[in-house]
Amino acid sequence: MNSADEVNPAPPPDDQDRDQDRDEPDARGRPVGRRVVLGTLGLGALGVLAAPPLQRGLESFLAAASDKDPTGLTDLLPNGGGFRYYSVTSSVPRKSPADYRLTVGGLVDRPAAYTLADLRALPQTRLVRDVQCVTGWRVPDTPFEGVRLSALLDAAGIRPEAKAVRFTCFDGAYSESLTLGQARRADVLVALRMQDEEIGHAHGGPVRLYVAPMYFYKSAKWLSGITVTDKVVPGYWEGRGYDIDAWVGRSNGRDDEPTSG
Ligand SMILES: Nc1nc2c(c(=O)[nH]1)N[C@H]1C(S)=C(S)[C@@H](COP(=O)(O)O)O[C@H]1N2
Ligand SMILES: [Mo]
Repeated sequence: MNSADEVNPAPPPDDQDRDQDRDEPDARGRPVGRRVVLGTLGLGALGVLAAPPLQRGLESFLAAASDKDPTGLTDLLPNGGGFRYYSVTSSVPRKSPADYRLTVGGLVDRPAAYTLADLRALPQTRLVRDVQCVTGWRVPDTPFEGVRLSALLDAAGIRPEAKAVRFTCFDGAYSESLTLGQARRADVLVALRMQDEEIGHAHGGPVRLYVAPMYFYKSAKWLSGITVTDKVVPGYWEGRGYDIDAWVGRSNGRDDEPTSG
């Protein structure tokens, strides 16, 4: 049922008897057994663990635990500041500042491979917007900081036949896409910081995409590749029924307040 799916929080009570008929980035259709196993974990104690001073420790625990937990039991654990931990793979390799690379290629004149230090040396943009997941949760006023995607595209030299950008991730599974016009927006970042800290492993560090005006599934974690293409290649969730143009409030049948003009 949910083998390769995201690690999610416990389903709402009315969800436990629903069947999952397609993969999707939410908690619907959990096996009933999940609920029973969860009961034995003792959620009261986890609430204490989640107290703000311990939040950073909890996040690293979460990341480590979920790396070792293909059953997805860690989806019961609360995550930092209203965010929920998502990964479509049961484990994700860690990249140190020394071995991280971001490649830019495809329909460009000057392919490139950036180290973390290279990215840090470029002009940084900080944006503070709400984050909205397509499953309903929203986190207000979250700072993201990094290099404008448009700057990396300009540096690479986009060829005339180019129409879109594809993003790949070092989890080996996730992908995303934007049209060239969307990719060039000033509120789309290759983010190095989130919540005014370096992006931790659980949130897709050291580098994730941040597409401020779109549902959070566009913000690919563990970003490793940017490929300029001649057409939009639907991303991981988009191949599973979610909208390719994922504007907050104007897609996926939802009417959330927009997150970025
Ligand atoms: N590589 C990768 N990126 C991803 C995902 C994922 O599973 N893998 N999930 C997406 C979804 S649906 C959401 S809501 C956000 C969650 O980010 P967070 O784990 O930092 O809260 O990441 C997005 N980017
Ligand atoms: Mo999401």
